[in-house]
Amino acid sequence: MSMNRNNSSRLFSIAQKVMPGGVNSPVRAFNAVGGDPLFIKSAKGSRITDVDGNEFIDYVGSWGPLIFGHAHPQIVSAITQQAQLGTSYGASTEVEIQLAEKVVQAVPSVEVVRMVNSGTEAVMSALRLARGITGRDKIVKFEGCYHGHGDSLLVKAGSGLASLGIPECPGIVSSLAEKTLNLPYNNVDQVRELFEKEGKEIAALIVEPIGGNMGVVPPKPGFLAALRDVTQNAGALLIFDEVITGFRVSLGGAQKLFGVNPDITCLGKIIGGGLPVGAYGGSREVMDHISPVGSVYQAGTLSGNPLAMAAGNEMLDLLSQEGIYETLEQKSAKLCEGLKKNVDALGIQAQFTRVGSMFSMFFTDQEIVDFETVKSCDTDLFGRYFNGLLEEGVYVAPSQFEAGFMSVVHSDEEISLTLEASRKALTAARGQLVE
Ligand code: KE4
Repeated sequence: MSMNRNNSSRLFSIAQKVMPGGVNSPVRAFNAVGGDPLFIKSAKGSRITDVDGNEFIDYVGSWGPLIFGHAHPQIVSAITQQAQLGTSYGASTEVEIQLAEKVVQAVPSVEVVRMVNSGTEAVMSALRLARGITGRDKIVKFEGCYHGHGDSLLVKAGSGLASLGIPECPGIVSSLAEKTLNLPYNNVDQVRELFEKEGKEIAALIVEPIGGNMGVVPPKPGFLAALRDVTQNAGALLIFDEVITGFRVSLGGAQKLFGVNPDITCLGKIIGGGLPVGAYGGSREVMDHISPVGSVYQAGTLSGNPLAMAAGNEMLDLLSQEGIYETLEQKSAKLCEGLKKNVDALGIQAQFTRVGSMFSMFFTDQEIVDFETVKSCDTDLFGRYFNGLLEEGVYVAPSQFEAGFMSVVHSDEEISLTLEASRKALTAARGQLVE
């Protein structure tokens, strides 16, 4: 008997009257998996509850920020206490210094950091900074990587564009789009070839050091080091978009994990503790080009917002505790090894990728190395699997082209429940396959 989703459907029809597609972000609309989207009423720890009272074990975690689960008492208390002192002053505060110090301390390449309000804003600002420093126009990105919805980046991007099959977004000035050069992820030869030809015109290369927006696509050994080498030689800046990986795969992010330091790092998600935050940082030499020290302008009414800073400070204190990343590794390994046993037992073709507590299962027999191989996935099977999981009380990202996230607060029992739910959902989804 399928679960009751009447209130979600009722709210969705109302929402569609007043919001585009009834949502404030496209991927939430469930277009890639079918059915009306769930409307969430509350969440606690590893669980979310929808407006029909259905409860789910959650592996989306608000798309990455909630590494300590929903409504963590210490984060809620930090926000509540700060709110009683006021929500925003549009002036400097001590809490923003405290978060900046934590970021500078943790992230190897960052000496100076500017807070903004989203990952998109962080990336937009980083690109402007790189173009301002170098006086060059071109940027290089990788197909399937998503860096927010800034105009220069919505060219062959991942995440919602991939889920909705939008290769090129209308509304972007063609003279700007032409300055964005796309390459296949993990392909060092094509990077070297492009920089041989056009390196002198390239302001920056931006990369998700671990692809997270075409599903999880890890960097091949040597890929990131090669990007560092090529950009250095060409006088271009290397930008790591660590909006997902920052504080996710280690306290120092992917740059710490892989030992490659970019010129600019973009952050978001986790450092906001569930509130709207983005940040970009680098060496003092790079960051002093930013206004008011330098002439590259960037500003924001709510940048460094005290509530978000308070939440971020609490989150980074929690993450700095001994053994947190080992715990995330154990929980994630247990889940992904169990999922692999399920597909093997059912004879379903699937590939698994994982770096720490970000992971994906791809319904394809091709080794996952870039966007092309990801596109070979059976997204219909994924849609049936997604909906089967919902029926079994498990909520994963409503798209094959998104990452799964483990939190510190998912219990071993919940991971076992998830594995049983996945076995049932796979069996049902495959059954339809056989038909
Ligand atoms: P926001 O502007 O959404 O805060 O961040 C943009 C962004 C930048 N860089 C990376 C690597 C990102 O993953 C994101 C945003 N991630 C998506 C999910 N993959 C946000 C979810 C959504 O668009 O609704």
